[in-house]
Amino acid sequence: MKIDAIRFDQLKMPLVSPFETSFGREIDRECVLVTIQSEGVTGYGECVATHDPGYNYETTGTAMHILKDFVTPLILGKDIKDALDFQQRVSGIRGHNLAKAGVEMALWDLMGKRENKSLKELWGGAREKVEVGVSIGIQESASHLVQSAADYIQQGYARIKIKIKPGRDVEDTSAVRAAFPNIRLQVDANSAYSLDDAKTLMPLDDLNLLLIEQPLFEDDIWDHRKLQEQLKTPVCLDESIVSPRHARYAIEMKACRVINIKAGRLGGLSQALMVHDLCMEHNLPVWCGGMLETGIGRASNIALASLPNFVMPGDISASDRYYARDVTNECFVLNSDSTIDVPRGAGLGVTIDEKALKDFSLASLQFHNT
Ligand code: OSB
Ligand code: MG
Repeated sequence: MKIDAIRFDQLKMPLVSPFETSFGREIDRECVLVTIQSEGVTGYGECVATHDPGYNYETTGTAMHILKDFVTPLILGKDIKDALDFQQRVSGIRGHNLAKAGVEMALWDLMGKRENKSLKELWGGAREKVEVGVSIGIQESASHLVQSAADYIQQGYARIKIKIKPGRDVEDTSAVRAAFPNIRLQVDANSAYSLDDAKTLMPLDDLNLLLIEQPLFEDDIWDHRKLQEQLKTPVCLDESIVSPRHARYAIEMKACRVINIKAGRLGGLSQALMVHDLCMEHNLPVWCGGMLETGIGRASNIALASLPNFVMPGDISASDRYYARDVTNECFVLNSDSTIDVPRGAGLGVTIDEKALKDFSLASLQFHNT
């Protein structure tokens, strides 16, 4: 695929409700939309960095810089064979996985469109619809949280994830468990605890949770192993798994029993596929994480979650849980069995609402091969 032109749009989109985690509160979601022109075909990708370096060190600002000054010169005018060829070309850029993954997604969209195959078909997805859940941010109080969970359960979500942080953990989680004794429930700390203060999390072990996600520091796989030894509940790693290598470390160390796969955090969909396969070989279940994506990233997540080892519900909710207006013409809806249909169209299987894109754009960079 000869790369004829590439565009990066830094977008800022209002969320339908604020999303609060242990690292901060988002009212608007930023991201970078990647558009690549190749031999008359247009491919789209989403870089899931946001305004603040809270989830990891990247931001929309660093992503625009890395994409413009380092990634673009390596691919513009070049003939890119496939995703692994792309990974090879950008392997000299340390880190910045979210930036790289946005471009790789656009390449997959192009490859699918050229071959007239959906991403699910390209990857050998095993299902037509994927099981999903909802991730609920930290609320004003435990009773507000219970109300929010009740609303989502009413809408049809059969799995609830709640965000926790020190001081807002056992009481909040217990309240949701008491209100919904049978709901599939899990928690996510986004690296808010040290091994010492993780002692306060021990009561969570008796709440019949599916998993406890990323309780400890993002660069600390070893302490997660020490914590997992003390818990019946599976530990799930999110932030710590930034490459297939890190997935192997975690498996070998027995640091977790579940892995959350996010193509962005791993540096690209090709890397996500590798982690999926590695976990399957080791009988470790995976599920698809979310980064409050637009319809572009959401289409990619749903296609990924159609692969066989995605055996737990993903953080993939319906479009209207996030945005009143999205950048895709298509929107994703929740089926009555807490699933979302896998797109069938070529590539990502979605189209762009150019007007929405323009309205949400904060900054735009465009490069042509001359
Ligand atoms: O840790 O899973 C996370 C959103 C932004 C950053 C990190 C995380 C999340 C979520 C939301 O939990 C998942 C979603 O997109 O619904
Ligand atoms: Mg997480």
